[in-house]
Amino acid sequence: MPLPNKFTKEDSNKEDFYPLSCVICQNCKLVQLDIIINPKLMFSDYPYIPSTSKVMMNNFTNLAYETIEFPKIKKGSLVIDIGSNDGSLLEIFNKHGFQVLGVDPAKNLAKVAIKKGIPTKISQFNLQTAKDIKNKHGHASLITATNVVAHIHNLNQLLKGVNLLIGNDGKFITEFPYLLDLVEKQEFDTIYHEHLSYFSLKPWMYIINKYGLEIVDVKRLNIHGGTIRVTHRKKRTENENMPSNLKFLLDLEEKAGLYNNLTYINFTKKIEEKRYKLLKLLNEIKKDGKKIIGIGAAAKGNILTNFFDIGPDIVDYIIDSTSYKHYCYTPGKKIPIFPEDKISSDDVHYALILAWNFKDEIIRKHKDFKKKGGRFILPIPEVIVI
Ligand code: JHZ
Repeated sequence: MPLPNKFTKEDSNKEDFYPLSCVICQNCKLVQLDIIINPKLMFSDYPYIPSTSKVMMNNFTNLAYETIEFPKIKKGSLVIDIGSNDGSLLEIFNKHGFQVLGVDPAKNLAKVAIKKGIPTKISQFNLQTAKDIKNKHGHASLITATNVVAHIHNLNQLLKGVNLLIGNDGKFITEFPYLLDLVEKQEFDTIYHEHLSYFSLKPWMYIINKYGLEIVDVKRLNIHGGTIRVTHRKKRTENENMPSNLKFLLDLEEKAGLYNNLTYINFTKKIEEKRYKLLKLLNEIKKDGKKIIGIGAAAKGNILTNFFDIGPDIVDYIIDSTSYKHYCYTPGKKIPIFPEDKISSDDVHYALILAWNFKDEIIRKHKDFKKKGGRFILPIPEVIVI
């Protein structure tokens, strides 16, 4: 596969392709990539910004309000966001009178955050970064890390750094795509080089336990096809009861077979069936002389189009809400990307929703296309026409 966010300005660029496969640790049951790519190749200049989506901004607001209302997070104290992107989450804390600090290696996005008044350290988060921050700013009452923990290779350093920074009363809240959803909804296209780990709670608990953290709350969210928000604090007692929602999810993971190799063999078979079904549908539409475009030049969409071999001969172009991606070509398949309004000036019959995790927001946004008789194709969880 090509790197999933390496959009290019020309369609003839020489491009590197890398093996992409997952393995499962037979000891702790962590599902993870077997070959990993140098993060500098992927994250120094980053085109992904969640703030163009209303769903994502609502989720950030929800996370911030839940935490602000928590009595232990003192007004005026320090909130740190790891993988702070364009500063959208920290802006909410900032408005409510908290000190904030972002940490992100993407220079292009850090610049945007700093311009908005969100101080941002341009760096990967590791133990050294944590020490530097602690020396300069002291402890944080809250550390957030949304959609970034799965991207970090050295989880040991991350968690040591978090432990060092939160002091005795601080909280650590992370959100990551949940393996249970990935497996049950066949979300194979969220497996790509940026995501090194595919977490379920059992291996996550194994790791955090090593670094003196414990879970105080866990919540399933309908974000990115299924996410969990996990709230941690420093471990207090050895034998305290675990939260009932955590126990419930651990049972669910076991019942769903997440710790069993056979589950993943069956998963692979289902993806092959999906490939056959989707290609059959797209080819029939093309044979009818109809035009298909894509919506959402998501990283996951680039995996789906490459793995299923869907190029510009099938999907003419993709429209996207992110200006960074406009007039670029998708990695691998080289499908051109245009601003969203192109759909209304063209005679389009079908739109393949590649950012299927935003299907409701996308269908709402393109209601005129639907009114004109346009149809949406959803590839995940099931191939359906809407
Ligand atoms: P979206 C990203 O993956 C990258 P991607 C990252 N590695 C990660 O972990 C996952 O998220 C979770 C566009 N769009 O968010 C915007 C529209 O065009 O699913 C984006 O380009 N119209 C950090 O890239 C893309 O779709 C719309 O109305 O798979 C969505 O990408 C909306 C709502 C979005 O993540």
